[in-house]
Amino acid sequence: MSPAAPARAADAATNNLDAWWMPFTANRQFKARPRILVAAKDMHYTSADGRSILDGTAGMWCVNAGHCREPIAAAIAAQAARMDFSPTFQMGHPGGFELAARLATMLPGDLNHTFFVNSGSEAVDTALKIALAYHRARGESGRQRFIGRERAYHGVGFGGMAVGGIGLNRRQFGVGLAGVDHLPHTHDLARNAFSRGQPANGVELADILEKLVALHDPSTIAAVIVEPVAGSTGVLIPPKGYLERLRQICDKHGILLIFDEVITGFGRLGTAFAADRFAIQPDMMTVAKGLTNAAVPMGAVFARKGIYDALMTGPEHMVELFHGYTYSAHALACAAGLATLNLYAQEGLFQRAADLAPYWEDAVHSLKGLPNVIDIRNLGLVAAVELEPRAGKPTTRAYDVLVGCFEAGLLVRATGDIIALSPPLIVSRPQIDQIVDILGRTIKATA
Ligand code: PXG
Repeated sequence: MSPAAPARAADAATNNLDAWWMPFTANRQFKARPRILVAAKDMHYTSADGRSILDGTAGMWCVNAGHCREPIAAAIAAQAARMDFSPTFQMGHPGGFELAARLATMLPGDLNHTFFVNSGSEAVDTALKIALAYHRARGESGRQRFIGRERAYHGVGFGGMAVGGIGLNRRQFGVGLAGVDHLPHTHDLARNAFSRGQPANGVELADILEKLVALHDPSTIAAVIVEPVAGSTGVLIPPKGYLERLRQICDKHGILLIFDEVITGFGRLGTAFAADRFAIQPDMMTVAKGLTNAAVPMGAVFARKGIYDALMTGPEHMVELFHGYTYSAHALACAAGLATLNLYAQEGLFQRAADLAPYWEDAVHSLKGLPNVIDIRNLGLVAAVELEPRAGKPTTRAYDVLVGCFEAGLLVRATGDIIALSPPLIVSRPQIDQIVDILGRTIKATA
């Protein structure tokens, strides 16, 4: 590198797309034909060329109350003016306590202690560390293995990458965490294509956990982590009875069950959490995204009372968990989180999602029969349309549909050859019709 950059015109230095190394993006492809968003309100983005884009994905599964909601923006602004930052190691501030206490009232069972982080990835790595520390505190320090699942996405930290089940997310990054095994994924088009809600077939896939337990010995296994509904890899909905069976097997062997609810949390399935929807009590839960309506980055781990209590031992002057981030419980994020939870409650948005779900289901399943559509699936206010991959060119068909939808004024997500849909929970019926109409026309127009 040259020691000092020569003086350049400001425009030349800043008015280009080159310097930002964009995440999970084909940088060269994108920069050749960029899609730039410059504003957002409620259900719509505005693109740089001034078009209104209907948000079919709540940003990236996170803006559950819709964009730029005034109470959230006002709460952030007020907090920024009152106290921008407060240390949270050996210091506290009201927002952190208030948000954690508020969450405890919403969470199922005794899942009532919150450890704040800044993203879903940090939440997952934190939950895995808490699992290890918990077993160690109870004298079971041999429990160090984790069981994840194929096609799982648990973020991009070394822990989340290890328990995740996406080859492409792992292969550039070495050997990763040792002692991790994976359950098979539950996606089974041969038996379950075009299911509405939870598919009928596949509960027996949970029994493979018994085999992994026998292989590794239960005394070596700390936790099983699953997304109740896998989001990123294309909306994989758990077969009937599957999550219940995982819970039973974990209980039988003293293994913690962690639900990664980064996507399913905060109303996506028509209940506060997937744990409520499926009536299953996980031992820990990881969340992010909808916690603050994505207005300020924040994630969290929720732990059951027994986990917290097991670590509140030893000399009282000692730190119980040697873990945390500068921005854990950031004051702006706490303000955004409290305003977001108020908005969810005032507008009844989780119930609204439940009420809209049958309409949503009928609307998305109306795309059955369109060219290349090999599956449609849905639960709550989430759905996926799976397309037949082009021979020798996997992922290109869904990508073309994404681009086509964007040009027609609709934001969707493409993952593999799957189009994923997860609109903000404020979506109206006419907007659902519009999502399905634009997507259907685009699929028809995409060879
Ligand atoms: N767990 C789950 C279940 C997730 O979905 C993470 C952890 C990681 O969260 P952070 O905040 O570190 O990104 C996620 C993130 C998509 C998409 O379109 C999904 C995610 C992120 C970006 C895009 O599928 N999920």
